[in-house]
Amino acid sequence: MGDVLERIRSCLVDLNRECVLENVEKALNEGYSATKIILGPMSDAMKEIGRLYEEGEYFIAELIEAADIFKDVMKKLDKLLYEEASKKKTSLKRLKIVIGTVKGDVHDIGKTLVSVMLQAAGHEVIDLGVDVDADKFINALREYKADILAMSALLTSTARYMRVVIEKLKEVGLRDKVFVLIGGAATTEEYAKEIGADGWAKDAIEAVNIVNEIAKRR
Ligand code: B12
Repeated sequence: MGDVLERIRSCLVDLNRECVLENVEKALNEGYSATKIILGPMSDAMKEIGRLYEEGEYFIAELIEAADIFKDVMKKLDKLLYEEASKKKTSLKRLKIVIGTVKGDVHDIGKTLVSVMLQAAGHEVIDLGVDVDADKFINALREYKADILAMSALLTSTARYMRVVIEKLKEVGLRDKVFVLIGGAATTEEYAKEIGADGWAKDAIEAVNIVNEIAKRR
């Protein structure tokens, strides 16, 4: 990792907002893309902060502060992120995606990033926010006649709810009509297979690639 990227990572781990913002500016001047900054050092730092929380070195207040700094940087890079993801825009069919973080889970940074990048790539995104239950997902899928259901979960406990949503889709006869894409730190490709989802992405770029692939086949 370049020096400036490493500084962004370590300043965010230290919760030093000014240092993060200053180095993000420097990284842009050095030619790094907004996507690289967000999905590289910024995201790595959040994982490290999670680890420090797990080890009892950081508490919930630190997680809140880290999320706030992350959102500050997102605001700053918003336009650039959008422009960069727009390059992935194709003449493919524009798909409709219903997205949300599942019931019991309020983590929204990653989900919002996925949502923004899918929109920038030319798709229509209906973002239901956080703590979304099966009925709300199903109502939105019906109302918008969506092609894809995208669910996010950061907690092991809430990732289990994705299985509940998939079962409900079967009950109401929607399972064969939508592609179910899942993601978030509490999920893996294996888990996606286990619960009968159709796809899994490790980050927002991969999510856009998968959705564009589906668009090609329509
Ligand atoms: C910030 C944070 C918080 C903030 C969230 C603020 C917000 N507005 O989102 C706050 C303080 C609220 C919080 C609360 C809690 N948190 Co928290 N949190 C985090 C932390 C440090 C970072 C998450 C983050 O924003 N990452 C940055 C983004 C960019 O990454 P991302 O979310 O992973 O998203 C990327 C990919 O996963 C993927 N992706 C994400 N969603 C989707 C969806 C689709 C469809 C696709 C395709 C891809 C995709 O693409 C994204 C972009 O590239 C994580 C640590 C970690 N390892 O994730 C812990 C972490 C998730 N939290 C944890 C815990 C325990 C909690 C609490 C239970 C703590 C408590 N005792 O109260 C509560 C739960 C609240 C609740 N009910 O949801 C644990 C979960 C452990 C587990 N396995 O269950 C973690 C892992 C920390 C840890 N190591 O212990 N947290």
